[in-house]
Order: sequence, then C-alpha cells, then structure tokens
Amino acid sequence: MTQPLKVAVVGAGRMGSDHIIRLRDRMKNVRVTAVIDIDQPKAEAALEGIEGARVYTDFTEALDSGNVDAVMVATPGFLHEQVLLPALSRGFKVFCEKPLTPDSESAWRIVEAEAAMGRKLVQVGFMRRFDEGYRRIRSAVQSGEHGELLALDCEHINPNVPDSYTGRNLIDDTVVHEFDVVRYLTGEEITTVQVRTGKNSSAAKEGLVDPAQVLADTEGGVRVSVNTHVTAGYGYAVSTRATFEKNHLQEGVDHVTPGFEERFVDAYDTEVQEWIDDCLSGELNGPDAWDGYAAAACCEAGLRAIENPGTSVDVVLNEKPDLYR
Ligand code: ISE
Repeated sequence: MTQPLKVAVVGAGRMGSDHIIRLRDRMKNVRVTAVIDIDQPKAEAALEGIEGARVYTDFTEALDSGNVDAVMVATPGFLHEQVLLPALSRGFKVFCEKPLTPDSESAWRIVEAEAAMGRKLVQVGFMRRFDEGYRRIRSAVQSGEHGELLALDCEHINPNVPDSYTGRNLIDDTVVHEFDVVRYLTGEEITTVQVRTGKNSSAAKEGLVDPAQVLADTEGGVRVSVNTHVTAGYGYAVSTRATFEKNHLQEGVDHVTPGFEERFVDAYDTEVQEWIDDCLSGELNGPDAWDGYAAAACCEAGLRAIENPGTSVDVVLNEKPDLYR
C-alpha cells in the first residue's frame, strides 16, 4: 500500500484553510502533518479534526522535523519566495498558490533555484488548467478539429475584493489567471499587453480601475480580450469564448456562484489530487515555475499598460532553461 504523502501547509488564511479541508476530507493518499502560520490560534483552528498534525510558527523547523514530504504554500504572494527558496534547496516538492511571486525578477530567482536542482519541484496553483471546460477547449485547439484558434474573449467578474486588494492586484492577482489560461489554451507565449479604461464604478476604491479591458496578443497571433469587473456585487462569473475558424466553444457562460471556491471546486480538487499523485510517483506534471515566471512577466507588462492606458506594452522573457523545454 502507498504510504500517504505528508504535507506541511504554509498559511492558514482563506486558501490555506480551504486546502486543509480538501486534504483532510476529499484527497486520497495524503496526510496534513504540519501547519505553519505566525497566527498560532488561526493555525490551530485550521487543524481541527486532524490527528497528529502540529502547528509551527517557524517554517524551517517544520521542514526539518522529519515529518514532512511536501509543502503547500498558501501565504500571500509577496511571502512566497522566502518559503520557496529554503524548500527548494532542501529538495522538497512544493505546491505554490498563484502568483508564484509578485514580480518577474523574484519569479526568475525561483526558476534559477529549481533549474539548479536539475528537476521540477514546483507546481503553481493555476487551477483552471484542471477545469473540465478549459481542458475541452485545449484539446480542441490541439486536435485542430474546428480549424485554427483565432481569438479568446474572457470575462472575469468578482463580487468584491478584500480590503488588502490594491490597484496592481487587478493584474497580478486577478488577470494573472487569464494570462495563464491564454498560455495554457494556445500553448504560446503572450507577446503584448494593453489596458483600456473607461468610466469607473463608484464601488471601486481609489486606485482601482474597474471595470477594465485587458487586450493581449500571442506569438502565433491569437487575439485576446479580458473584461474585468471585480466589484460587481452580484456574484462570481468567469468565462471564456474561443473562436475557431469553423466553430466557437464557450466555457462558463452564465455560471454565477458566490465566489471562486464554488466555481472552481472540482478544478481545485483535481489539481491537488494530481499534485499528490505526482509527488508520490516522483514527477510533477502541472503548471511549473516557468509558467509562474511567464505569467509574472505578463503581469509586469500589464502593470505598465495600466499606467499608460491604450499603449501596447511588450512582454519581456528571459531565455527558457532546458529543464522547461
Ligand atoms: C483571487 O485571488 C483568485 O485567485 C480568484 O480566482 C480571482 O477570481 C480573484 O480575482 C482573485 O482575487
């Protein structure tokens, strides 16, 4: 019988506690053995119902406990690097919630650290790659059954955003998913990003462009548009329309839920179970550190574009290391 994978979860906030429940109740061949959070009572509450698991406030102490096989990172993005680098240098496999890190310079440091280890250790939490609808569109792109893919038109609606959400988070926390979906569906890098703004909602706090339209192009010439509205009040709605030469496919149209947890519950479950299975079999197959880096580079272009509405900004990427080819 397979020994369960012993997982340390770093961060017991909204995503961390959601993942702990998922690991506890729905995932196979896994056991949560440690939760790390500077807020000890929060970490203890998240561990309710899990026998034998320990709370740590010091991350490296958990890693060196001998009771951890793999790490799940669910802290805010700006704290990811300080967890990822020590985990990688010790050879741990890591599931890291998106974004990999908040900017391409720090994301590149993760790519370099992983490449130096000579094997893939990081999976980034781009859960939409595990959603059935997105997988259906990707396989149609790959089979060519409807002709060439010409355009992707995406909609990203949130009921509201947390108080901590700043203007840049529209790009690096919200649109980052769309950048990844475009890269996943097309199998191509994004080359340029542009942001169009207009009348702003009275519900948007100062510094937040809402709604916005983000335009992008891929290396193969696929035209992309993303409409965002993150203070919509009525619910969570994420959809994509793929225009092919001879047909179109739609995913998520009119699917409105209270939040992202409900909308993508199956995708999160599949994503985490596949990561567990891959950790146990030894080889990770999900979105990797290069995907996290490339998405961060798109965000950087997006952030420059949002400051210069209507201007097309190039996405700048370093050369891809052999590990990711
Ligand atoms: C949030 O962090 C997510 O990842 C959601 O999927 C996204 O819709 C939302 O805009 C983000 O703030």
